[in-house]
Amino acid sequence: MNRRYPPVSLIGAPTDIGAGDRGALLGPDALRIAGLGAALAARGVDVADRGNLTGPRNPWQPPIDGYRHLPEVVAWNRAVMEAVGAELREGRLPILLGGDHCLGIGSITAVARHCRDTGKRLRVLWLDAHADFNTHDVTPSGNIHGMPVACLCGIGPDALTHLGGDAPALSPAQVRQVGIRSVDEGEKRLVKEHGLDVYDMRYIDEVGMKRTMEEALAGVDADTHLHVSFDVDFLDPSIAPGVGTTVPGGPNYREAQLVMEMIADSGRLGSLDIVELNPTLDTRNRTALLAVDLVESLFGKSTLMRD
Ligand code: EXY
Ligand code: MN
Ligand code: MN
Ligand code: MN
Repeated sequence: MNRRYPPVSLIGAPTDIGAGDRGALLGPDALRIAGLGAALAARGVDVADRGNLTGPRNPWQPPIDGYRHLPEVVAWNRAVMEAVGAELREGRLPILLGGDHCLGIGSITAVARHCRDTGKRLRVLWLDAHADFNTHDVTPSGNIHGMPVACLCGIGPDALTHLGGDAPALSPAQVRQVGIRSVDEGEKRLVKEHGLDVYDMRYIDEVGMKRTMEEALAGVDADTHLHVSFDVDFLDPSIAPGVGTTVPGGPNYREAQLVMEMIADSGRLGSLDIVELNPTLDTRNRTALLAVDLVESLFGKSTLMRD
């Protein structure tokens, strides 16, 4: 048994309801087929697969008032919030298998509530090519997977900002975004206005991933619950093609490993989302296999003998 990690629960949310491409609904099974559960078990982690949540099908409609599929997005996020909350209450570490990134609203709303109930400080590491800080009046697409950070910070439709009752679930000061390289014009203004802490690729190029992660993890201590929201489009598309919203110029394999290893070293990982994986755009499930490899590092597997 791995004493460094609480027991883990895998929660599948097979939907692409907030995305601009179909296919992320196959993410949970792609991760299972890539061996996620077995890889964690091999690290000595006690892992239970809770199976897949259910929710509305994707009606594939155009946006209404700047939102695509808002009622369906709310339904999926409510299911995610309840499932993630239940695992946290049992002292388990939930891993949400998305599904697209709109599901981060439900997942992190549950985590934020758990932290309020237990008196823990919350730090959210948002690993992504995108800031996901759009609103209905600046979004270029209406796709809600481009809006979860704004919704969590209280900017968005009531049904999503108040998913857990109180709003906002998060303050921007609790969030660190790493890997960002695609932010829309109106979104940029909002990110600045709300003072989001963004470590974009330019910054990572200049100071390196080690210092970036030291800064992103600064202040994380024994009283901190660390939530990692891992959008696989964070990774450079040359190593992770299985995602609908690839953006060139992302972290390479070693940089991504270092990110996960440094998070593991913090010892404070409390919950995780793995989102946006789209195996229909992939070859031989390569991106899911890479995600599993990275999750192993997140759970303490090191290339050197540091255990
Ligand atoms: N910023 C673009 C939009 O809002 O449509 C693209 C968002 C992609 C979001 C991906 C999953 O992180
Ligand atoms: Mn906890
Ligand atoms: Mn995202
Ligand atoms: Mn993204």
